[in-house]
Amino acid sequence: MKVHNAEIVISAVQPEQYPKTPLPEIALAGRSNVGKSSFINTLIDRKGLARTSSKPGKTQTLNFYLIENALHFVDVPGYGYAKVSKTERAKWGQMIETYLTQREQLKAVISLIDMRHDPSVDDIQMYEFLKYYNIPVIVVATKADKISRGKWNKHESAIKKKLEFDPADDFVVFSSETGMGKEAAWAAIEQYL
Ligand SMILES: Nc1nc2c(ncn2[C@@H]2O[C@H](COP(=O)(O)OP(=O)(O)OP(=O)(O)O)[C@@H](O)[C@H]2O)c(=O)[nH]1
Ligand SMILES: [Mg+2]
Repeated sequence: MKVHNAEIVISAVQPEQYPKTPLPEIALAGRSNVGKSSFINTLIDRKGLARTSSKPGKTQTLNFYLIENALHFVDVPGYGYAKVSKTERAKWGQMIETYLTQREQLKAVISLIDMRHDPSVDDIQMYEFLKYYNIPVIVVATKADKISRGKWNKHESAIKKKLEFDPADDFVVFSSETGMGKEAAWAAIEQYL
């Protein structure tokens, strides 16, 4: 998809604040700092629309981005951020779970995993959660530019093995630094629109 129009519509914490439109929604999930906001910016060719930061934990709300009046990207706060309290973590869990399990407009979740490392326990739990609720998943392995091309296959296999990856799901090797995987990611997303 070639994107000409993209804007943030709301930062929501409660269902009452979600946009009241039937447009399909694609949510971005992944640990803090994995590159969720950068992914959105790359797909829409806009450097700074989704806030990115080298400080993890920047995104604290469900941020709805309206793309071409055709869909919403929903930037979900990252998990696994060590410096949040138990109470905050529980609040986060509630907010995410409510959104993922109850939002009819949600068509698929993009589960972002840092390609350099094995998936974390949280990554595995998120994938299991999505499979359990039959929510379509697109796994995006981020920061591919940080490992040499010759090692991509090895890392991809390791991630799939740890996740018990379902071959019916899409897997995209991605870099917001080089733009690689952008077309493949859009193709995967467009199946659900
Ligand atoms: N080299 C490289 N750096 C990346 C890539 N994607 C993201 N980054 C960097 O990683 C850091 C975190 O990126 P964000 O997009 O803010 O990550 P996030 O998942 O939105 O983080 P939270 O909002 O804290 O959950 C930033 O410094 C980005 O520039 C990538 O593909 N390659
Ligand atoms: Mg972010």
